[in-house]
Amino acid sequence: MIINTRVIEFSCHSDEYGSLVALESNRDIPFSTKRVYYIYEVDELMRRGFHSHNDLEQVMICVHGSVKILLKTPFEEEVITLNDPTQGLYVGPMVWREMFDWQQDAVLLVLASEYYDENDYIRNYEEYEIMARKHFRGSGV
Ligand code: T46
Repeated sequence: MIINTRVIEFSCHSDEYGSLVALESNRDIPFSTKRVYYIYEVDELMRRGFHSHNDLEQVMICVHGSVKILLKTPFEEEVITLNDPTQGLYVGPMVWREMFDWQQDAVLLVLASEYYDENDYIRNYEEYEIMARKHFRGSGV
């Protein structure tokens, strides 16, 4: 996986009554969760995201359906398919993301380490690239 990203496998309690996944801050989720949001009713051809965050950490979970996430830095990129509610995609600071190929009825649940702050967003790719090169300098990528 590319720098500052990883897939987290959650424990699932399944029995004849159905399935349950519990997410605890600083245990299953590698930070204290301050905000939860979910994205749904997205047209299949819609692409969202197109930004990075300066400091924010997030875990994305596709709790229903399927969606693809493009993760990108100036040095590498990867596409992850989220289609399993027992898997979370951790995305740390300074990783560009785009969400696409939304299966009808997909629901993307996101846990975030901070309250909403538009100042933490880097929405211009050229600006992001300059900042990311500085940020990752010396990190071996
Ligand atoms: C991310 C990806 C995965 C709020 O008012 N509060 C919030 O917590 C969020 C996340 C958004 N908003 C407002 C801001 C915009 O007016 O909701 C609107 C849509 O947000 P945005 O265009 O940023 O949505 P996406 O899908 O491009 O990005 C979102 C998150 O913003 C972002 O942090 O990593 O999902």
